[in-house]
Amino acid sequence: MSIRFCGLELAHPIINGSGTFDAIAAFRVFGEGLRGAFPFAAYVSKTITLEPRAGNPPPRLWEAPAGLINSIGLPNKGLGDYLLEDLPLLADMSTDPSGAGDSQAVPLITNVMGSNAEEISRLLEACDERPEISAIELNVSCPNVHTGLDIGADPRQLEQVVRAVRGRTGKPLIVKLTPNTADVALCARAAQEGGADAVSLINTLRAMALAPNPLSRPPRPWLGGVTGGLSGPAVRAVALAQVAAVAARVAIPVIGMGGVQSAAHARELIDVGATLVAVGTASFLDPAAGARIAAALHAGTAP
Ligand code: RRO
Repeated sequence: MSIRFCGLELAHPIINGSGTFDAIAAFRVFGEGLRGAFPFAAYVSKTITLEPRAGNPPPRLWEAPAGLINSIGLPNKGLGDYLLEDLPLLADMSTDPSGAGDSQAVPLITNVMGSNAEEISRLLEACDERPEISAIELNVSCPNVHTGLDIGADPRQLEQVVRAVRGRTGKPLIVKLTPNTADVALCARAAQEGGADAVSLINTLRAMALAPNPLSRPPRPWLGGVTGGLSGPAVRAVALAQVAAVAARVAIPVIGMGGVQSAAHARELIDVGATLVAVGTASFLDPAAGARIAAALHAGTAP
């Protein structure tokens, strides 16, 4: 089942969606043994910014029909402490999907976000120096400080930014696309033209939840960040359509994600052109979802 992706050798096509699986917390809960039996073929970190961020005030999570709205607001320890404290813990993970002692390395993909090319360049340069990092995923869902529009929602701006930062690292550069745009395939194309080695999608769909008290007038946005991002089964059909549209328009590999809960769902994304599939919200229900889906995909059984 092993698969090549941007020059990396992965044990199988199932990875995690950024921010949906905290590997360091998982080692604490499930023990260090998890390091040698990791549920994903590559590990994508939560988004890292140059400076530490506290994130949004609670509530940060809201259960929606068949989905989850999050308004986490990018809490992270910042680049310096990530490199110092987290990187050593995230290196040297391996997976043994068949259980036959055939273990394979789990490459680390570090996800970064900056609000302009200068910030992103500094993030890429710092990651480039670290051999523990196999690839970089660039989250372009960040609003441009001048226009207020997400960098990744505007194909022209996206291409400019990717082109400006591309040379700062020799590692594979994956651009994580936002679904909150008029034409995601145009944005994928722009990322490719700018020099991306792969694209990943979908990030969460912009969504809102109102305070649950129906008597509150006027109704108040419930989530701390006012709007949040919807994920889970509710977005799966949107993800399938967007991954299919993107895969038809780019020559670079596509990582598909959005509401995947079973091997059948993963197979659908692969059928429309994804090379890898990421599992996100399903890991909150079952931290072993990635391993279960990879095994079922391999066996050709559902789920
Ligand atoms: O941290 C978040 O609130 C967040 C991010 Br950076 C993202 O890319 N997608 C998402 O749903 N939440």
